Amino acid sequence: MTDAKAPTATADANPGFTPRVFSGIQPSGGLTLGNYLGAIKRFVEMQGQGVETIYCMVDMHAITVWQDPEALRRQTRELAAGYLAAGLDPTKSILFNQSQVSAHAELGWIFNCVARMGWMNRMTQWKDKTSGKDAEKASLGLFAYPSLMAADILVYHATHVPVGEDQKQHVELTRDIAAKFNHDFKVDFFPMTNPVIEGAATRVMSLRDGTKKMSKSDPSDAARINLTDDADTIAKKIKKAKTDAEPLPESFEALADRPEAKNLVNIYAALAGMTKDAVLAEFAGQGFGAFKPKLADLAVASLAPISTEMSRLMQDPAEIDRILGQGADKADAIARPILEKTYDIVGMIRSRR
Ligand code: AQP
Repeated sequence: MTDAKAPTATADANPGFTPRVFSGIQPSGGLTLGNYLGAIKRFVEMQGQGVETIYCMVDMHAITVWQDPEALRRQTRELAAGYLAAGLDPTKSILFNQSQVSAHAELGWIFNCVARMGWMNRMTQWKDKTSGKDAEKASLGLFAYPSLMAADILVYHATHVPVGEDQKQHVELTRDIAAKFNHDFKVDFFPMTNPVIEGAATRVMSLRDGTKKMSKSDPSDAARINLTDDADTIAKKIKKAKTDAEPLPESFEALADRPEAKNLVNIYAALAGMTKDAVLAEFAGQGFGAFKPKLADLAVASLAPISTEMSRLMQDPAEIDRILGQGADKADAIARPILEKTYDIVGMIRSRR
């Protein structure tokens, strides 16, 4: 009993546009199990299905909050190594970092003039990241983040964006920006991009609090599994993960009010490629004393080869930079004509073209 089919990109929603997949991850820290299951694993599953796949390290998004320059360089290479180690093949997918393709920033500015302040104000990620703090002190870039994200997607006319649950609202805003641009300039130029939110773990939760997303910027390292954690650390974090005293039930619905238990079952299902009910059929009636060691073994077996390969790739940063440079050239070749056409639609003179 394997889990749902690999994420797919179909032509249905955008007749007239070639199906194209785009997604990105911020190099804002080490990669987590959430990034792997919610994003990278699915990116890899989508490549080689006959649809162009473009994957990015969104370094310009990362600097919307302070990043130490040396750390940003290291994190960008580490993220690239993570993508490659997890199976992303640069001959099948385009892999690059955002700042090397200036079309993202250029279209982002145009979209800043299309999107409305009220739309940005309603973004839950903006509210979450500034809640309890003084929003006045947040960077202007953090506020405009979804507008740049819309540019990331639409500068390739991407029709499908595999993301975790948390990014759904930003993809919906991308559609709003595309629709307003098309309407304002009386064109049918940008597609209505679809979020692709499929798979067992589109929202992996913190190991310390089952109601909070597992996040690379969580102050507690015990809350997440990093792709670079060694076997011992992974096993310890799972052993210490918050749970309850009840045994596992027979059906997933019965876990509705047990967020931590639900999260661990989700993670197991996603790593094993099983349905959640199949996991429960195997473990029903057993407590976490029995379940956690099995989950730890599975997590170690799944992540250790990725972590080992990441370390190997990180030995040769020049090779990583070469792959990113080649990817940036390929990305630029798609983005530049779309951007030039956008400038033309907006009414800008491009005499140096
Ligand atoms: N916990 C998660 N479960 C499922 N998917 C997740 N993603 C992130 N966390 C989870 C997915 O990973 C992709 C890249 O995310 P990102 O790095 O661009 O930004 P993020 O969503 O803000 O991720 P983090 O780890 O929480 O980063 P920080 O801490 O820097 O804000 C997206 O597709 C996201 O859905």
